[in-house]
Amino acid sequence: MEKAIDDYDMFSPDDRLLVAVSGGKDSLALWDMLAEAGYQVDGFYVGLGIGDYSDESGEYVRAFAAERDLHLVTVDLREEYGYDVPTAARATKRVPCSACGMSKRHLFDKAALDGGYDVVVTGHNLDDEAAVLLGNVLHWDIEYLARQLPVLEARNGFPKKAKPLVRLTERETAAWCVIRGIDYLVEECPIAAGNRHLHHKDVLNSIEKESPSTKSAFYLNFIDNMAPLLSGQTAGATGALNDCVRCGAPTTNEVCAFCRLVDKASAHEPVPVELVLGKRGRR
Ligand code: Q46
Ligand code: ZN
Repeated sequence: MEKAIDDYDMFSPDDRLLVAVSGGKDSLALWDMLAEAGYQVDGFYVGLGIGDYSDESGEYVRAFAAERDLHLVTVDLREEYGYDVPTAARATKRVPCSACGMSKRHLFDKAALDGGYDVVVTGHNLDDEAAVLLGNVLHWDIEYLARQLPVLEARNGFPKKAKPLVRLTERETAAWCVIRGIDYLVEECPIAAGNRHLHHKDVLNSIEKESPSTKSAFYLNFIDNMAPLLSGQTAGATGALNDCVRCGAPTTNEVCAFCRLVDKASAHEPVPVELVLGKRGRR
């Protein structure tokens, strides 16, 4: 982790960090590692209202913070914004991860700016990043490739973002949790099943089995050799953004996508998670 922080110039011990935690192994391992290494780091958790999964994940996060006397910032979508992820999915007729990801990103950025944090950090590991990279390469999605960096500088009203675990595999973060006695929610979000990244992870794991180190070479050499060639290829780097007239967040429209989502989803009657799982659910 320290090598990634150094190599990619993520932050220093003087910076105040806000880590997004889900109750899973990666984010709790990251919070623990950063605190153990002496960084000033608080946690940030969003109650997404995804049935039992959200109830349990919140319990793991609160217990982790309380046991270690760490500060946790929480937001509950239903209580504070009048909707949850299953309802947002139904109201927008989009896949749940789309409304969920947008809500999390918006609230994480907002919490960082409101709380005066210098950098927001997430627990994406090498397996996650290599799988996303494979997906982006398979589609030659230049916009996504150009933004798939372990650190993004603050710009246009967005806080600086960093992924300190990009050199570690998920087996390593799981091992850290075992060694450190961290209780985490093993079960993944029920909606994640069928997610194409899981398939890309399997593909990379089978290549790794035949050719060890391929996964890290694929991702880390992309960052060193290819990403510099793509810098400046994102729309965000060229276009200026306005402030949302409702919440002040940066947006290309008058009202930002999050505020529009809140309007739609909070007006819809609550939808239980089972109704949006369909064939995608694991349980
Ligand atoms: S985006 Fe999608 Fe995750 Fe939200 S709905 Fe579940 S799988 S939690 S990282
Ligand atoms: Zn807004």
